[in-house]
Amino acid sequence: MLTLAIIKPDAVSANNIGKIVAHLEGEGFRIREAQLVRLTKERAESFYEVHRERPFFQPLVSFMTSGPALALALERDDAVTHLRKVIGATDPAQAEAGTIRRLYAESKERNAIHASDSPENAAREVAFFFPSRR
Ligand code: FUP
Repeated sequence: MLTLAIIKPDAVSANNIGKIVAHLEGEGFRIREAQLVRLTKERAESFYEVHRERPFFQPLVSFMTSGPALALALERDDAVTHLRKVIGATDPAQAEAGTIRRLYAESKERNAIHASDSPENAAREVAFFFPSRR
């Protein structure tokens, strides 16, 4: 099973790609696709469509377009659930010790990594970045 991760612009800018990818590999994920992307406003708005009415939507789009991000299609048993566990809570202050967000996120808004939250969203999000994986 595949799921999507995005190493966000804060973590790319802080030179944390290597440590985060090593952490993911250490958790048994295999990298099936990887692409450094610079999202446009339109692409970021489309990716986060479900959050369009939220107050944090425009700041989120602005952050996600602020620099390069690394999109990853990751494979593992129980990939969606396990990746959500490994990244930790949205707000790093609430995330468990040892999770990627606790280790590397700056704040709830600049939180180092995205992970798909359901198998349906994983399929949509993997295809969003890697259409050949449909
Ligand atoms: P998550 O699935 O943990 O990434 O969290 P959400 O889907 O709830 O939110 C998506 C992204 O919106 C978060 F990663 C960061 C941003 N966000 C904020 O900036 N402020 C908030 O209060 C909630 C989310």
